[in-house]
Amino acid sequence: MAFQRKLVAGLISLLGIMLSSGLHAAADMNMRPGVTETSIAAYDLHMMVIWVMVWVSVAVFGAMIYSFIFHRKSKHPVPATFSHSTKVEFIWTIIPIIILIYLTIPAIKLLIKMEDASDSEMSVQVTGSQWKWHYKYLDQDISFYSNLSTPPEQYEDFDHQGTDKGENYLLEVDNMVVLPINTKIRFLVTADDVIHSWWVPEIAVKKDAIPGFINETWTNIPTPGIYRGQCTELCGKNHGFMPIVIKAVSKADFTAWVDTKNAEKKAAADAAAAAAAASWDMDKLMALGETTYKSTCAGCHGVTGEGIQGLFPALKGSPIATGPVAAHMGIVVHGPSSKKMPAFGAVLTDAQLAAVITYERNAWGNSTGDMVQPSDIQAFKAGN
Ligand code: HEC
Ligand SMILES: [Cu+2]
Repeated sequence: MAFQRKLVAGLISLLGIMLSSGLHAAADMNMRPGVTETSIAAYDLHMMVIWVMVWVSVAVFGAMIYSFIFHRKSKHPVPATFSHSTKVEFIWTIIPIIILIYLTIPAIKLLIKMEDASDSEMSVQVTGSQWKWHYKYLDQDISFYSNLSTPPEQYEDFDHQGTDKGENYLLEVDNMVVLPINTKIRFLVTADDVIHSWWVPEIAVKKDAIPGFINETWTNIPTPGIYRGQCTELCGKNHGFMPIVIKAVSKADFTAWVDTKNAEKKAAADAAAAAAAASWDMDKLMALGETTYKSTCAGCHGVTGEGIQGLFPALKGSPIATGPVAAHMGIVVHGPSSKKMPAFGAVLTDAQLAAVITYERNAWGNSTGDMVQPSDIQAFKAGN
């Protein structure tokens, strides 16, 4: 007897442990409440629906289990002969209808609220492209690209020999989207090439970025902080490598950031003009060319210019990268006629364009010896 009692006690405590760890795991996997009014409302709605589901399940499974036990064959060898009951059927139709209406009303109210971007105080245009995001602050006249900043050594570590993964592995960028708190901000979401989707769970914003369409959404963030998200529409090879990072700051800090950005913009324009006027030597062109290539081109054409068979042409030994310079400049500045590669004429500076073209003509065994100067790019742009 003592043994049986111990066994039962052991089983009960095991069940208790499983239940409590199960609940913990469930809490970890649950949706996050987030920080904005809408994200919290979405969370509350989600929890409300879950509990309705729990009670429906308890009622349905309870009725089933009750029937299994109290109407089993050994208790009722002769089954009842009725085939239906209008009263019961009426009840089991009406109750679900009431439950559905009860769930629909708050859901629709919240959806309408989330779609209503009216009375926004500022607008940011968000453009997805393979595989980075571009942000344009329409009221502040600021724009920049935001690229993944996790070093490739962390994610191309196929033989597990290299660097450990950082804390924000694949969720870190070079330029964060800085936004003021307590401000209704409208996002205009679109794409350059294929469908992407701009998703930041903590602020409950998830909007498809579709070429040729502009989708609207908004947020109003009450607390300063860093909120991370990702592209959530399969958009090609590097779909998992175009994260989103929002930095919410006080209004004063936001104004200060806008000022720095504008100062940076002016300094960059001055530097670009100076760089374009200067004559560059081979080492300098190759150095800037390599960094530009790795950050902008290697995603498709490969770090060593090997391309991907059938998708992205190899640049090593390519007839264009080793042929006449004008055709090479043309495809990089204006993009190919097939539109399979973006035009880089307005994305990179003239010095970066000159450097990356020089690099492609002299790297990985390509050995044209050609140097393309920023002034050549300027002349090319002026003539074409
Ligand atoms: C999104 C992927 C992508 C990126 C990023 C990209 N390319 Fe391309 N590139 C292509 C594709 C696709 C083609 C083939 C286009 C065609 O033939 O219609 C191509 C063709 C080329 C060619 C012609 C090669 C040949 O032999 O046909 C050159 C040169 C080139 N790219 C240079 C660059 C440079 C320089 C960069 C970076 C500034 C870059 N590419 C970034 C996809 C890309
Ligand atoms: Cu994407």
